[in-house]
Amino acid sequence: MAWTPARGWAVLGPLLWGCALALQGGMLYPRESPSRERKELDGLWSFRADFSASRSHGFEEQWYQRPLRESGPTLDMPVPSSFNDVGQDGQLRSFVGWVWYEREVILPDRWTQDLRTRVVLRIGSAHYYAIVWVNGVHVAEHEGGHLPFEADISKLVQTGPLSSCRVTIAINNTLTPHTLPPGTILYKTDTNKYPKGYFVQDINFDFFNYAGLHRPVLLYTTPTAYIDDITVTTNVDQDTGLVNYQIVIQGSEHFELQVRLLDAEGNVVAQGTGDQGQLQVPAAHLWWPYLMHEDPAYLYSLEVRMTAQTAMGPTADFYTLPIGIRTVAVTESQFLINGKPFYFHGVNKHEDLDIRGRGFDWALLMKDFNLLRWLGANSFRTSHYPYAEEVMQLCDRYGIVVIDECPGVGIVLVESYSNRSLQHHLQVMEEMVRRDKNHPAVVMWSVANEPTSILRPAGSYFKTVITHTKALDPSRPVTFVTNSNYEEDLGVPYVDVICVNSYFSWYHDYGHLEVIELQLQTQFENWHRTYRKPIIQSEYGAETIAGLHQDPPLMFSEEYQKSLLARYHSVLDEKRKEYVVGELIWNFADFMTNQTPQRVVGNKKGIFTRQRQPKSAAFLLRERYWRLANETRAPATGHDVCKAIR
Ligand code: BDP
Repeated sequence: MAWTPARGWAVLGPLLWGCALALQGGMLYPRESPSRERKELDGLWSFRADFSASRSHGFEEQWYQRPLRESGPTLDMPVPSSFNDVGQDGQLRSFVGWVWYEREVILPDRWTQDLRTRVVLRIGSAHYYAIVWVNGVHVAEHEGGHLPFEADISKLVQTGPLSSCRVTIAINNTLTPHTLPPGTILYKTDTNKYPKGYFVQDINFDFFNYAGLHRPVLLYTTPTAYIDDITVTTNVDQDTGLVNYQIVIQGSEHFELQVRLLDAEGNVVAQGTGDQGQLQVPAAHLWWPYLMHEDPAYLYSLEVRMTAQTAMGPTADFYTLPIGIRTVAVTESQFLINGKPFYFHGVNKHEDLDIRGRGFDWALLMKDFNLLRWLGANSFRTSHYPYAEEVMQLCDRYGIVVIDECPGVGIVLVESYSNRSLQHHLQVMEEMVRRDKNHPAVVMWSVANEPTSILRPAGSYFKTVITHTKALDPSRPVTFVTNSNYEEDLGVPYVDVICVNSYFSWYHDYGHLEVIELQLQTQFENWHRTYRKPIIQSEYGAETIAGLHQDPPLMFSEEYQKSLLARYHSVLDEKRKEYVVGELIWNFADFMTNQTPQRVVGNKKGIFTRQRQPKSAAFLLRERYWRLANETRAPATGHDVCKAIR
């Protein structure tokens, strides 16, 4: 039988589908410490797309068994990066199926000769399905393009021992009704119109399905008995910070743990022992969002020291986790951080830039955070998938509040509400919570964006996903993002906060800016009357071609974007006095989408261009956000926070 992407999935899908939930391993971010080293594998990898009609030549010829250059021509491919926009080949840009990455790695002797060392290969993200071999030996397999996975390769590299090894990663970007996000492969069988075997990937979401090794790939070491996971939750009792910790150790049953909490100056402020406990921090510095306090984003360091007995003698492991002490709570009409009302004035983003596509980039990371702070934004939503861990770390450090969204976007087919899809959705939530649970910046989980939750199975589907997420992390509220078009939404009864997207005077009533206020008021009143929950305007915006001017405002001009925003703002200003707790513009920057007649080389609803230059609306929003910051900050000191920080 010929292999096609869809049939390939039929083969691969069941490998993960139906696995018992409860993940193996803690997935702590690999940090250096006296007991841990890391080696980044970023740079140029060898690459080949399997263009065979069946897309299965790589498996038939076992490309993983020998260096990739021996089985055919290879390209140099940067990692991290999407493969799509690096070259000049249009076929590679839109390729669907398996691509192969390979890299030789030199291994330090102490990693391979000291059997008390554990060597781990970690892949930050591989979109979408990945199979990993080291020296031709299968070591890992992972479904889902936005979360990390690992393989313990100690035995492999310590047998020999090896001085180098070959890492091969095959990645398939095919989306099916059961992936997250879902998609469908459409076979075009009319031979009058399409060549034999022709198929396209169909998707129901509005961003380009970039693929490849999008985030850092690295090797790191731990001792064989090691700190596998740390879970921290915090609370506040008057001015005492309460830090609850739970630690999981692997590799030994005979261990001792010492825990110290250090303030930002390095002073020890609390200590504990054992694998769980509560540290009390008198006169704690709380973690406050940017612009809500004159000393925002205060981080402590939780130092964990483990000593253990192993068959090979005593060993020690050290891990330091940055933590913030803060609380999050929700009432019928408020979102509270540290007991004070918090108003989200922020953005929706994408991981997206010219050439590298969705590839992680330090310069882009800094540019985006500099722009967020310039704008006076205090928050963003990770539309429509979890972002790189390095992004989350910077949110902690800068006080940018995050609504952490999973890749549940474009869920429109009945098949995507099947038990098989549900199991995968639950698995993704577990992986996401496991990765991001210790970030003080993350204040809410979002389980999906605009699913067609008027479909009958959606109610029980989302009830299960939301309940499961709350059980995984009772310390944070859960939302999913609905659309004002849906008069009824079977998922909304289960969320803690209603996030609603609307595109008045854009996708309806084209050009009629004058209807926005009435329609927006009606939207807010209906949702709040029915559900009595706080509401975030989680998307609104207009397609805008930078440099296109029309006054009076016409659609696609910079003036239209500004006028549309201003009309939304007048209603938001009224409703934020009642139960609206936030506004997130769609979108921070222009981004790439599939080609359609509605998109001019991508979605242009950014207030910045794709290259991060401001459109006029960015200045309008900046004025507003700084004003909102001064009006809505915690009335802690009476001090003008914005003047102090700007
Ligand atoms: C919203 C979607 C978002 C789109 C946006 C748009 O949530 O992903 O990019 O519409 O059409 O409904 O610009």
